Amino acid sequence: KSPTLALVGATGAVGTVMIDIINGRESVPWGEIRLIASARSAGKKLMVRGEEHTVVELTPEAFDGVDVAMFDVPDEVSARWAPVAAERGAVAVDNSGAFRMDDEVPLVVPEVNADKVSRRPKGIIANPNCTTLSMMAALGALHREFGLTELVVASYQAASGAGQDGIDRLYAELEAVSGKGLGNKAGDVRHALEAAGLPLADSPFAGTPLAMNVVPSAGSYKGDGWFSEELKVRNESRKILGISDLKVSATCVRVPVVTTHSLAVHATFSSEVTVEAAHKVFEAQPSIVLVDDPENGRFPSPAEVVGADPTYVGRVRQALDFPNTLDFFVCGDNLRKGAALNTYEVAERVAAEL
Ligand code: 2RA
Repeated sequence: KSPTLALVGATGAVGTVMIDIINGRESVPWGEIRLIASARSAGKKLMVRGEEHTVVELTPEAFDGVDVAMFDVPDEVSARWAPVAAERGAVAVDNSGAFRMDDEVPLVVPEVNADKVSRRPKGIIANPNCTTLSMMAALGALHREFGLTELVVASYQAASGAGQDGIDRLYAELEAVSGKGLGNKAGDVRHALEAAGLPLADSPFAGTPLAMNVVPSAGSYKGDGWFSEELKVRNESRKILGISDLKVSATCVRVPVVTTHSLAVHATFSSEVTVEAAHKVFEAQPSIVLVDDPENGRFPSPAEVVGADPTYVGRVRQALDFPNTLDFFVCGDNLRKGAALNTYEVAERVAAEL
């Protein structure tokens, strides 16, 4: 019998993209596909592969007969329910932060460490944070060839990383500041937002405007100057790449882009690396698109990457003052490869083992 797939959080921002991905596949290994969500969304009807599905409420019984359950829900919901799914016999593939650093839970990016899928003592597999994930295909490929030793990263993160609230807030702010002039030449958007009834205190972006601005705060503040997103980049990169002492320093910044995270990466290797050699590595990786012709204005940017599955890489150059070091720019759709797609790819790998 073909395995049964459950999608928990089917009506959220990532869940919606997940259904898009399932609908876009030429074929799927699943028999039944079950959509699960909170009581509030239960009863909604959604089309999956040409058939109408009714969303069922998240209860223990919802997992009966499920082989693989993908979770696209907040940390606390996953923390409670992924073990319930596992107890009922499903393999949970979880896109929240609840289990990523658990030693008994593999953290998987198929291009980098697909072999970890089958070692899952808790019946749970974790999907990385979208910021880490956006650069993992590129870094994994380079690491295999040249041996990564140090990583310095600055992120340019899209509003949708903060979920539907983040998307709604950015659109509302853009409307409030568009075409009206801000009443001041300096481009101070704060007054325009307050005047439009968008108090900064209500913003999911640390009480700071996102329209016409950048916000150096992502996730929650963790002390000693670090935000959670920056610590996730460090910890998750080490775990996925299997380099426990990798030197990592990240600065995570929210930018007024709806979807697609970008990262400026400065990566140092144990062996010599050239731009030509790096290009070859990227070209050999099916999930990477190399767009690197700066002389002719060709490099990746979120506007052309959004909606696409691959990671886009460009601006590859040898660092002038650092040996064995490359600088490059990466863009990845944070809702697709950064979240739904990677989770789905892992789920399909599990299905292939069943
Ligand atoms: C963000 N990486 O962009 C987070 C979402 N998981 O806010």
